[in-house]
Amino acid sequence: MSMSPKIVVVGCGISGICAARKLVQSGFTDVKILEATARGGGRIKTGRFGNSIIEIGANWIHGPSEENPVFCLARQYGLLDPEALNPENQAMDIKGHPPWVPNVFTSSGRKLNAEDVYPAQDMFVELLSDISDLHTQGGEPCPSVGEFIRSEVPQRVAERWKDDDATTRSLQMSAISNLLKAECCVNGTHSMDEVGLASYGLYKTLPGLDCTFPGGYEGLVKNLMSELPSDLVIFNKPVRCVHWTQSEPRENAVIVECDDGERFTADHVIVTVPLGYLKKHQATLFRPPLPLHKMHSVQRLGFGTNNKIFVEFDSPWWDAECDAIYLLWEDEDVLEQQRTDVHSSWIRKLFGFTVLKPTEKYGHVLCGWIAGHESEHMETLSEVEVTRAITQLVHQFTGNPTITPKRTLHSQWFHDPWTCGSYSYPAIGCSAQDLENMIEPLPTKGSQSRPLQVLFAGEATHPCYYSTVHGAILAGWREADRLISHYSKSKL
Ligand code: 6YU
Repeated sequence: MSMSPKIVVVGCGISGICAARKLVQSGFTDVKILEATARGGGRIKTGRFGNSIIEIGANWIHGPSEENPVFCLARQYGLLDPEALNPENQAMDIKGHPPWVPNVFTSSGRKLNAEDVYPAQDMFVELLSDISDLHTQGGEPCPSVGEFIRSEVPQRVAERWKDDDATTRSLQMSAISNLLKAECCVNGTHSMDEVGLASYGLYKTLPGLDCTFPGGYEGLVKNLMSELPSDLVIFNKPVRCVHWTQSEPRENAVIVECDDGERFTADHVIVTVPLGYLKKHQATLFRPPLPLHKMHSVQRLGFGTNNKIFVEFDSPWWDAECDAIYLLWEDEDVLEQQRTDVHSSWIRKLFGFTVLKPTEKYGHVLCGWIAGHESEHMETLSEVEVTRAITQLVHQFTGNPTITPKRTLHSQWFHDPWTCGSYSYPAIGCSAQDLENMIEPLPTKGSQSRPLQVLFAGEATHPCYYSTVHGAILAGWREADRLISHYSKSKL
């Protein structure tokens, strides 16, 4: 390409990296990534905890199989364990529910048999799959997933568990409350009452048994970035405003203004900032502002918080084969909207822990999961306060006051100024149209002398794989392809 168009990518997360890499590989020579922070990877962030490698952000490859670009790239770079490459693993269709071996503890310090809560788990999985069917049939009885579950559970309980005693029923209800908290983590939302019933089915799962990166998720980022020219990314360069134009002809259609006052001219800008950041800054990030329909979709789509708390122990208090620990509060046996005081009882929102495996590598490390406003409050506490809360929790649920964590470490995605939360979800009132509006480039319509000035990628712009790394990669490739096909048509 003799006269290569100037392309600026805003954000060096996986979506921006993949967009830039595809453009460079297709012969575009004038590509820059402007990144606010000092590192690439964004919400893919591997850290250290004692002697262990931990994932502060993205954890799994969801659905590792041929259609998943994370899986294909990771395999190509040799970043996966042999089991993950096993064809049987790829063929397993878990539909978003990994077959974890659970340990279940209750707030009175009892350890239950996993089978004790099977009825609640079965009912919950059935409710979620009924929601996806509702979506395909059309006609939703209520606006949110949470309300649907609350309205359905009493009927199903009355029918199904009519012969059970009050204590057994109460336990099943506590288990359903716990599963709702876990579902808040999966969806990155404060409450399932905020997740739209009609749009819940937009998310698609890929086949494959979820796997992790033994050397850390950031290995993927490092490999991809090593294929880019070394001066392509400019770090510590927050973008303040993208000046585009609806009519006025000028040589380079777009001017990207940075926080430090530096300006970059461009023919095309690919914006990959997180939806949380966009919600907070959209009024100032674009000049002229985004068209109303795009602005409304940015507001309507959901973006919540899901955080992790890593906890290390000297010895395990869970079974050797256990993958996940669930903590059931016996007094949460009524499915009403929980109105707990965030300050005093935030820890109740933690649904439990996943176990970091293999033990030979990680030692005895658990990863606690907590979503929503309680999680946002937790971010404001010191590590000492978080450790104290976890210690009390473990004492209460195990009934053993001698089990004490060695250390803890928690993520802080809500207070990260460049992310403002964890990932997107389809909130009440959202539809597929909102995701289409997110994707639509600027200027949005009419014949223009300067088309495709501002393009949008990032996790929250994928129509069915939003909230994932594979969704972010595919969205980055989509926008690179849009430019590639534009220039191949105009034969530049
Ligand atoms: C996945 C998983 N996973 C856990 C946690 C988190 C996320 N995800 P980026 O933010 O990366 O990049 C943007 C860049 O822009 C960034 O570097 C900024 O610094 C920069 N920037 C911002 N403003 C700027 C400015 N003004 N100027 C310049 N630069 C600026 N995904 O596949 N597996 O296990 C998890 C998880 C705690 C926080 C995850 C997971 C989400 C991914 O991490 C995320 O989508 C991508 O990394 C985003 O990449 P990006 O490039 O778009 O943005 C049934 C059903 C229900 C539906 N949901 C189920 C799905 C489950 C989702 N699961 C997630 C779970 C976990 C545990």
